[in-house]
Amino acid sequence: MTNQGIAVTIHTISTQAFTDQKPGTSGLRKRVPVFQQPHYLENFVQAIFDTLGDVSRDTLVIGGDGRYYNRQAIQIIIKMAVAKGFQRLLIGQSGILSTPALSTLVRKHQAIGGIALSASHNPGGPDGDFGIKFNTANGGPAPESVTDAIYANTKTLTRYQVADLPDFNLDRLQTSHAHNTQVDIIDSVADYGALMGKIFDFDAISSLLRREDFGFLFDAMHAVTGPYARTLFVDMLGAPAYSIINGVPREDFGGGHPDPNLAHAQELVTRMFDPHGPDLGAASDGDGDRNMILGREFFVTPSDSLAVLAAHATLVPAYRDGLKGIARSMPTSAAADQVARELGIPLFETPTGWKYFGNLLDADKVTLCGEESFGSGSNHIREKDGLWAVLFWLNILAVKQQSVHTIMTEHWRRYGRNFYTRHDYEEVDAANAGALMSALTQQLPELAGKKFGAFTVDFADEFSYLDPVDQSVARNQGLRILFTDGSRIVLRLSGTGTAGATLRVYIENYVRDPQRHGEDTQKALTALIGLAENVARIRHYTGRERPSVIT
Ligand code: G16
Repeated sequence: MTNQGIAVTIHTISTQAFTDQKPGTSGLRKRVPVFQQPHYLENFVQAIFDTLGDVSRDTLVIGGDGRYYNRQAIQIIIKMAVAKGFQRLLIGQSGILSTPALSTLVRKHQAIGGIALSASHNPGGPDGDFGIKFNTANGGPAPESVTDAIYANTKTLTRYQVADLPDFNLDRLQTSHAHNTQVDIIDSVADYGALMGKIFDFDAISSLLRREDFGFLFDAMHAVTGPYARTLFVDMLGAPAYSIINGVPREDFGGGHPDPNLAHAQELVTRMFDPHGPDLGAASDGDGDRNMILGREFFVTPSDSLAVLAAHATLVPAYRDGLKGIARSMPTSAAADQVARELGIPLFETPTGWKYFGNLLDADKVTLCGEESFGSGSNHIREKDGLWAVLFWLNILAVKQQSVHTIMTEHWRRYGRNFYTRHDYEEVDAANAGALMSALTQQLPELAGKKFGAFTVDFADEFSYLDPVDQSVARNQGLRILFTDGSRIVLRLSGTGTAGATLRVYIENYVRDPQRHGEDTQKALTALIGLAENVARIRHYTGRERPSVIT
């Protein structure tokens, strides 16, 4: 379609503000029918565009994880972006871009930003979830100052603008023009694949993946990483095609929950916990930014994974000269802190949300970042990156020629083990969850010095973060109870759910003694789990006997 030179009508549509468009931990996430209400998506997109000013010399990247409503949303956004007057739009073929690929494209093409359509690990389909997130020019999720401005706009919006155009063919790679905008439908994988090739030792990884005695299994969970994994692992690195399972993206993720954890990646977990299972197993989520790593009969917690990547970073060509620093979210275990200490590099503790890493990465204060919520990444982009983490592990295994189990146990022997678990109480009544948090907040000042069995509270507080780069402050970022032996209990409410409230309880205990490193995690943490229940009265407030998900 070429409409350049032809007058395209720009319609101004009257609308009314919605009151529920406050972005959460990672953009606006709601049930699909909420997004399908007349004007709902359009209002939010206009609220984003209204923060941008003149964009006539700017590029915008658009793509999503392929979930239900992705295509319809992209057509709407293209027409609104043409009305806004962007110089150029870069759109992933068939509307597909993993979140890391979107970040890669924003940076490579020096775009003003990108719009990512995804509700990440939340289920999809007509009754599932949908989401929209704006990434700024550094390729990362918009910082709070920008999401606050977007939210403020949503509250006062009275009109939006849309170009009167037919739908675009998203499936054919092509360049077209509409009004003053060049619209490029581009390969969703190529630039991202090339970037991975620059970071890792592809020769070493390829030799490993081609070995007959090495088994690799990647679960794409019928989500966005299927085509990326095929290009990278099979086409570029020579892994057998059967190494990828659930590799065809589906609008409803095959009815599954595209959350790479022990509860939801069931086929992968079953095969990896077979005594003759593959050597390395991994999964990624709906939009490709999360990862889960498994060895044969072995689960690597995301917090431990970050620590292992940091400890072995110099084995990877891109990090050969060492790390500037490491950042982790507050609820993530302190396993990476031990490594940072030994390397003599700074460790930053940020609130939950990848957006908090952006300033640290831009200021070159850190090289690696990670979160307990199955996310890790580096300064190569400004999002967490699932396949990058898998390639990192493959690179380590290729060089060290050891099993995941051996690498992990040697790591614990050297640094000690941070036993760690997260208990989620999903979709609990929001008012009750709020009451639990307020009651605990009130108790915090009295907890310091109190003894609970073998544990003495060192201090307890509501976590807030002073960004060392722009001095901005984020408050109310979770309640923490720290004990004198370094153990911790953290409670916070999730900012990514779409129904009720999800209470997350994070529990950690540091153990130096190697004799205890083989213990079962839940058993090793029994006393602290009971203590969390006593102090926060979780059963009382949630009405639940046990968590719905344990990771
Ligand atoms: C998002 C954020 C992460 C955060 C995770 C869980 O990930 O980018 O930083 O850790 O949500 O957040 P919450 O505990 O508030 O639910 P994703 O993969 O969902 O975009």
